[in-house]
Amino acid sequence: MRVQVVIIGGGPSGLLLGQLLHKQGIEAVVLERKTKDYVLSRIRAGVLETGMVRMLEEAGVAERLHREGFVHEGTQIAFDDEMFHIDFKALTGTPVIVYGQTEVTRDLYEAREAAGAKTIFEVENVAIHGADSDAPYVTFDKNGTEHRIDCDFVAGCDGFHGVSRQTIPLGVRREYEKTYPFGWLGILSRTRPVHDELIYASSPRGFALCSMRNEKLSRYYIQCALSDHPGDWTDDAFWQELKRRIPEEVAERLETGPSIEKSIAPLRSFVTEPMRWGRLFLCGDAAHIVPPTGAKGLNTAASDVHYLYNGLRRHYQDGDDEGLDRYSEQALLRVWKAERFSWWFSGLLHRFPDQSPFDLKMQEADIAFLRDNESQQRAFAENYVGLPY
Ligand code: RFL
Ligand code: PHB
Repeated sequence: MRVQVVIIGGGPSGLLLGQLLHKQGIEAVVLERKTKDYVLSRIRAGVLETGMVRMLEEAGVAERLHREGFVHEGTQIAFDDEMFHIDFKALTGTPVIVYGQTEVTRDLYEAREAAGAKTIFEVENVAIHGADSDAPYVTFDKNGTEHRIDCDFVAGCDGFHGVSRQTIPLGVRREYEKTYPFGWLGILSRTRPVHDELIYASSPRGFALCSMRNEKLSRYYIQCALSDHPGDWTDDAFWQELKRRIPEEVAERLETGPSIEKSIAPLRSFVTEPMRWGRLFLCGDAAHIVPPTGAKGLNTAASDVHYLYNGLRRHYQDGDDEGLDRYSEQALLRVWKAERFSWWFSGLLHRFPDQSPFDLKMQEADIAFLRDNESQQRAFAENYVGLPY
């Protein structure tokens, strides 16, 4: 079998790239390790930048998003019992859209199926060969049989634990990493959101986030120890802890109920450079991870896809390789800015085990500066709604 582009990974990066290429008549096959149901059972990001929304529109998959997504023109920042508002619309002219990653992925799979584009699920032992040659190919096992696909390019969209990044030789790859001494315990519940905007809260007991998926579905997170397991936390213990970390007047209004999903995600900042090796291009979590504070993970994956898609389009339509040649440099410039914002915002709101009284005062002053200074609020808002690409 031969295609123009093999896309490894059927998460949002791979599917979005596949759909955009399909619209341009560029043939791509998606190889996914799990089943579709498994991919659609993962609860992850919830906030889309308008840049990502534009790309979903271009891919022809934004209809439900516009119908069911929620436009958020600002966010709330809480500390102790105080809360203030950052007005994205007034400061930048741009809102964000609250629409779950799970729904984005579902819409992309539906469009992919409707277009008759090929996705191969439950592939094993995917290996990329000859990425630094003119004739790359990918092998994989499916139902115990080995298959081979020859191609022009390989898009490594297989997340942090995928094989694509590992294919780049260690002598070429540079990795930058910071791990955080805590995780986020998240729950999904069929309850009304406590506020019409997201609340990012700092408290002496640690960080909390009140988010949502729709009017009847809420998503809440609390900072937890890395050694915690979701099973250690009863729903009741979760709600009690959340209430202690948000302003009292918000806690009083909090609607609680049984959790329908509960999971813990560790926090990590990670970047690999370069994001291209020969004919292999890395996109999304395969190349970088941000802590979720600021909701940049999925959105940064989308900006990678933008650069790669345009590079491939120019290659096939105009015979112009400048976009592909500049892919790594362009993508990384934006990636590092998203890394900086997510790292800064995480540091602003979490409690760290080794924080000195001086460090705590610096955090307090940083939050007060954000509350009181319009330039700082504008810089925050520009980052949150998404830097241009
Ligand atoms: P994904 O979503 O990880 O998709 C990669 C896909 O590749 C498949 N795969 C393979 N397929 C074939 N062969 C292999 N060898 C393969 N290895 C892996 C996987 O099964 C998967 O389907 O990466 P992608 O597409 O780059 O998308 C990135 C986003 O998913 C990610 O940035 C965000 O979800 C990050 N993230 C969050 N971001 C936010 O902005 N807000 C959040 O609240 C948020 N919560 C999260 C998150 C990421 C999490 N992870 C990765 C554990 C919560 C969690 C738990
Ligand atoms: C979410 O709703 O899952 C969410 C929202 C904002 C974040 C992280 C996660 O910064």
